[in-house]
Amino acid sequence: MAVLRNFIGGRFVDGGARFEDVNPATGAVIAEVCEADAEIVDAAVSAARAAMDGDWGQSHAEARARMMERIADGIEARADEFVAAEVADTGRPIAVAEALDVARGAANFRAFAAMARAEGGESFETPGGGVNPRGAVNYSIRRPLGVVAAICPWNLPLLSMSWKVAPALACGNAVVAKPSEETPATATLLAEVMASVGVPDGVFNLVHGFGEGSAGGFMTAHSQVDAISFTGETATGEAIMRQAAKGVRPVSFELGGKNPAIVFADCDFEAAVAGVARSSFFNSGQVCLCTERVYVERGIYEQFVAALVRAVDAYVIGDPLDRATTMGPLTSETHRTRVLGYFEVARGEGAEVLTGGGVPDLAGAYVLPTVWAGLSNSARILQEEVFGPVCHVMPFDGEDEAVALANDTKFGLAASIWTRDVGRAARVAGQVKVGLTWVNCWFLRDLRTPFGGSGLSGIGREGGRHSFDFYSETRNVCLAL
Ligand code: NAD
Ligand code: 6OD
Repeated sequence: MAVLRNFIGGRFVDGGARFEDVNPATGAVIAEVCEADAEIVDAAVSAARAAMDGDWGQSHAEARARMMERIADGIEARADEFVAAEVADTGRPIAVAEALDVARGAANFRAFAAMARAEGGESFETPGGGVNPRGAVNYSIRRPLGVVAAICPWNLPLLSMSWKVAPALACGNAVVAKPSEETPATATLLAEVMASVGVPDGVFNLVHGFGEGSAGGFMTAHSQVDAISFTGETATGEAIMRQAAKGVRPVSFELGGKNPAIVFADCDFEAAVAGVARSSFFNSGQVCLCTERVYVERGIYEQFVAALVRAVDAYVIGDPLDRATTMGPLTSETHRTRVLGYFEVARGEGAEVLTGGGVPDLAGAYVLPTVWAGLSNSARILQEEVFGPVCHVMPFDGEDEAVALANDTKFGLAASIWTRDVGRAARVAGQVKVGLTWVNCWFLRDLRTPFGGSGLSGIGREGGRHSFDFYSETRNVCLAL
């Protein structure tokens, strides 16, 4: 049985207790994971602090960029192992793990290496006058924050961890990272890559475990952690924010979503059906950006819903290692229980089940992709994030109603708009209160663009210089002339 260890100061170390890593497609235990107790987390933070106090704290962007390119090379060289680990941990179809997780894991390190080289500061010539007769040049410099805690979810393990670790390292920080207890495997491989490509000891540390009362809670409570980058549930974000208040430490939060798709009658019909199906059911609906509310202009509502149901019924549900499979299980039995709880909620609220609504005849944490209709926006399944392969469809009349329905939520992560009218797309995009709007597409990512949400969906933006704004401190120098 594989044993996944913590990685501290350049060495793999055991923890006190061990917990099991389970493949959700088969229920098999695939590894034992060493849980980091308070002492181990303290050792990880101390190793990171020592790196910041040593050479790493004085490192130059060029050296960091080269190191990150070696990390990207290291991921690519072991791509097959990363893919196998991600599929076994998450149950995601193998082709998706190849195209998304592992490709993005390496791409994140390359993209932020390039940004480390390119990122500059600002400068201003300030005329003299008043009480300061001499003029000055003001310029800004960036400095790392120090020790960054990176706490990650289970849905896109390597993608979300590298999305935090890469910019944090690019800015010269040392990192203590924690993958989700559900998906610890690729983070452990990443630590092996870090060791093999010569990342200095203590610059990247990995701890395994759970949240409150375990590694996650010990990380956020640690007084030597200077900043916290967290992706996960909104309720967890609230708990972490209470910890971060001690010491007034900055947080970057990527939290839940309840994302709308707005389909206008003038859309490219086939593209919209395929796009909405993909945005709702990709990765079994376990992407924070997934659509769970579909609003369709009344003129095409019946036709659209019929086509959407056909598209959903065409998913091939099964073994993630079979290349014919287009939908795997949910990430765990625990999560399946939660999602099936929402199937009950929908039933109780009187939802019409257009397809799905149950489980397939398969062992493993599978549920059927499900389309609901017939509820109003105030229903729980239209207000709470399910995080499974589900969506609810509803007709609307006109732009104003579409915008009002889309905005009737406390979340504000993403929206997609399907229309051929560019002016309408821009008008609606300007009014939906989300951090990311896609027009006639979904989850098309340019790593330089701002990424994040508002309301219950998070705090701050990452991506490109927005990541640099979080992971570094900008200082102004005023030089008298
Ligand atoms: P989660 O909040 O349960 O757990 C996320 C991580 O936080 C895990 O590593 C967990 O161990 C840790 N954790 C839990 N409680 C903690 C605590 N009190 N202190 C410190 N750490 C703690 O989330 P999840 O179930 O793993 O992920 C699914 C959620 O993540 C969904 O809500 C989804 O929308 C969200 N998500 C958001 C984004 C985004 O970019 N907005 C991206 C991915 C996932
Ligand atoms: O694409 C990204 O950079 C990103 N952070 C995606 C997150 C998806 C949420 O599940």
